[in-house]
Amino acid sequence: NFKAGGEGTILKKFCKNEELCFESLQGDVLQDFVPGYYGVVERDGDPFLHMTDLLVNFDRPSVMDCKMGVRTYLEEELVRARERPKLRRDLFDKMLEVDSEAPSPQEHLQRAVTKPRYMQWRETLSSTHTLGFRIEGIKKADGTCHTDFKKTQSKEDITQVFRDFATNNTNILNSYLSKLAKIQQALMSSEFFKRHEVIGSSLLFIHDHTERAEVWLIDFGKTTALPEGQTLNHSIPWQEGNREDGYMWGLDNLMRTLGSLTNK
Ligand code: 4IP
Ligand code: ADP
Ligand code: MN
Repeated sequence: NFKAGGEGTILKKFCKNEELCFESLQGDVLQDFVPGYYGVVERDGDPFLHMTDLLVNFDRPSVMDCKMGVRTYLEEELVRARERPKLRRDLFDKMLEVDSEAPSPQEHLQRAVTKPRYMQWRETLSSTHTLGFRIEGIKKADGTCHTDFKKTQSKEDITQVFRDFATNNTNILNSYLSKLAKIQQALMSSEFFKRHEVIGSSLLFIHDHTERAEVWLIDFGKTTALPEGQTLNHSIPWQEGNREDGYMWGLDNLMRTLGSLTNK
């Protein structure tokens, strides 16, 4: 999905939704917290979004991807699955790999599940529903990748993963917390945030042995503008039709969880 873009930049496979988001983010208070954006470029006939490589100023960085919000799929995907359910074998197989008991008897018979069914199962198994965020993956300084967090749900387990990730370094943890507080402030005054349903977007945590630590908002592939005049609260519960994403509630929980690591 990514290519080198030259001079500290990368190219991400083009997605119209994400392009629209990057365009509306220019000039918004959130601009300082998302990758620099340099427009659409073509490589071998395919379009890409050209953006800053966030890892460029780090020396052997450690990276963590936290997916934000209480919901990870679009309401339209739910509507579509109800009207014309598309049965997916690949998602059934991914489900089976984690828990052979997860699919219902009927799903076992058809050897397939719908996408919302799979996404909802992932949400309840992880901390998405209970905390409004989840750990998706970690890349450590030594280059190893860890993506076995599908069942990481409890505050205790998440705290432990964060502690390990930050090598229990209080400077790094405090630095992350103060970045998150700045992001929270920016979100509260952002016109972009007010007018967008933010689904499947992540906070990217990056640090290295020099104790440099940064947090960035990334991945706007499923972030969608609301109809003119409509806004979201980002903290109240989602009910089908209200398009709420629980992003702010999740950020609050994330900050509390991280905070519990530094004040003892
Ligand atoms: C994936 O599930 C992720 O949720 C993807 O989101 C999503 O892509 C995939 O849907 C889904 O199968 P796992 O993480 O359990 O593998 P992301 O790209 O944000 O990680 P979408 O297209 O919803 O963004 P499909 O439909 O691409 O399989
Ligand atoms: P996808 O839409 O395929 O899920 P993401 O935008 O979430 O893609 O990016 C996937 C991963 O790539 C992230 O978890 C992060 O590690 C890395 N990544 C994304 N954007 C950048 C960036 N601008 N600079 C450096 N790494 C990035
Ligand atoms: Mn993603």
